[in-house]
Amino acid sequence: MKIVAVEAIPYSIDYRKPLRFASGEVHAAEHVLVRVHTDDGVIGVADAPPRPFTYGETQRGLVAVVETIFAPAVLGLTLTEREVAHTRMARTVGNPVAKAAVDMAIWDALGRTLDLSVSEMLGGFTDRMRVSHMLGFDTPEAMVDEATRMRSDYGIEVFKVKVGRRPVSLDTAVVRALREGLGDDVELYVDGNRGWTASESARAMREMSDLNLTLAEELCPADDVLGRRWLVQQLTVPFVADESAVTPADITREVLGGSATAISIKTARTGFTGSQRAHHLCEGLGLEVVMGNQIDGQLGSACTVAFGAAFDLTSRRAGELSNFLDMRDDLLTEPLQIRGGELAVSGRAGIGVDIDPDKLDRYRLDT
Ligand code: MUC
Ligand code: MG
Repeated sequence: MKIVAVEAIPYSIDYRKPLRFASGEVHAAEHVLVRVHTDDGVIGVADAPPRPFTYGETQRGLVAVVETIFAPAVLGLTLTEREVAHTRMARTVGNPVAKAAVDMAIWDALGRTLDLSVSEMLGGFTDRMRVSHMLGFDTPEAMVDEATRMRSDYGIEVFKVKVGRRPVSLDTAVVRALREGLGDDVELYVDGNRGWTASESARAMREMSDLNLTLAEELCPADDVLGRRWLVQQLTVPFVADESAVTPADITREVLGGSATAISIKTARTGFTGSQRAHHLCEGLGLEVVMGNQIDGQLGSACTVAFGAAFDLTSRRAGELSNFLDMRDDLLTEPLQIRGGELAVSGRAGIGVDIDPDKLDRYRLDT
């Protein structure tokens, strides 16, 4: 159970169509596969998707920080010393995605060693989650078409709509077209990735007040401290902190400061160990939780559903688990399947998925 090597393998897989949102856009999954090897020959895996527009990490930076700082920090630990790994990695500031991938690869290796599923080890509350699909910027017609296809092909009934463009009518028109095109039964919520000011956000939410939205996420920057508090106080739906509340300290600050009333937990940036801390804090504070998507591939989505299904609080709302559907290919031996609007936890040991070595050879950038 001793960690003897940690690899960071950069790879790239194109998207069929780019995902666009207020803080950036993604054309290819230029991620890093992290593999943790033990002295028993077990290999744990996890995915690190760099999101420079959110956390400042890049693909080359992820490889460098894993190889030069985090790998030496965890070499020689046993897989059960996850809190030691967490504390050692926490000595380096930032780099949430790199830390999360090392953490989850250790959990995967532990699950494989013990022949237990990570989801069961974490809490085992249920074995599946409802799926929410994230719709990137496009015309109203194209976004309604995509949502309609997601509903007919995969049974998805929950949609997160990216907003934050100017004028705000560009986005309010989309949300209205979605409500009219899909009917009253689908759940719709919005995510601004900090694109609007507080007053633009308030105006947009007023314009959409008849559309039965269930959540509003990061419509304006949390750094606009008083504006954001003013906005959150007047809304009639929970306001989700995503990129503004990564660590337990961030969550505490944002919620106590009146900047948020719900939290997005993303395993891609807090791993399983940090996500447990965020979950327990949210439970204690009485906050609703959404399992968010960091534009994850299938491995990342398997991690999200493994964590989300482990607890009551994280499995209540639909998890954002479907954006891998926009990728041209992926790394797994068996693709994840969304059926009837749900994604099931695989139930196999560890995270429960395997990397196809031929696919990794095809897409890796370091050979
Ligand atoms: C989201 O919920 O904001 C966009 C940027 C990022 O880091 O995650 C995505 C989705
Ligand atoms: Mg978000």
